[in-house]
Amino acid sequence: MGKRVAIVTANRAKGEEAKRILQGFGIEAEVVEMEKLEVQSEVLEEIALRAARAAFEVLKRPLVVDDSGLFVEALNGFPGPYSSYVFKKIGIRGILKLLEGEANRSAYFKTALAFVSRDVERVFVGVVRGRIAEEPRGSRGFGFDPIFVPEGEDRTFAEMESWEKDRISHRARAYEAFAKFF
Ligand code: ITT
Repeated sequence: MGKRVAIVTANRAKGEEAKRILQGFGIEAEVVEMEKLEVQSEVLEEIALRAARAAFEVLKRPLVVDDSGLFVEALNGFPGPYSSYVFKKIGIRGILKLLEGEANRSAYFKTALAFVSRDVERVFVGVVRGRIAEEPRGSRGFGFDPIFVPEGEDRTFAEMESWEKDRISHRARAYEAFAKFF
């Protein structure tokens, strides 16, 4: 029988994406929709691990929590660990506005994926580099996908098929490292 793991998140689109990625690695996962503990920290790894520990106290079974962020070079890494809040407050339009007239569009997505079980704690990291598009394009994915163009591509994540995003994304890379360990 295969091992099972719970994916804890309040973001359904993110949970479904994570579940699909894990299925690709032959791991059955269940998405548990639950508010994460929001730790004030600038370090994604710490945010993810502390949220995973808190979720384990409640669920008491093996689980993962992924904390991700978009880091824009011209904004000194903003919104980074505050991506969720910034997305809700100013969204894609707000980020594009901050970058108006800015030639340096470099950015990266990073995921810190924390696994917690009764006797093991691990954090896995995944990064994808790219740039911020001049305007939003595409309707797939979620969050900042319509303005993120991964390296070596002309399309945004939101213009790609889900399996294409899953081949190269920050989240897929972090889950791939997790899958090897698990
Ligand atoms: P949980 O904390 O409940 O899991 P969340 O939406 O807050 O859900 P994160 O903190 O990991 O998730 O992500 C912060 C924000 O970064 C998220 O709301 C999106 O706007 C954005 N984001 C994260 N991963 C993304 C991705 O793959 N594509 C586009 N935007 C993403």
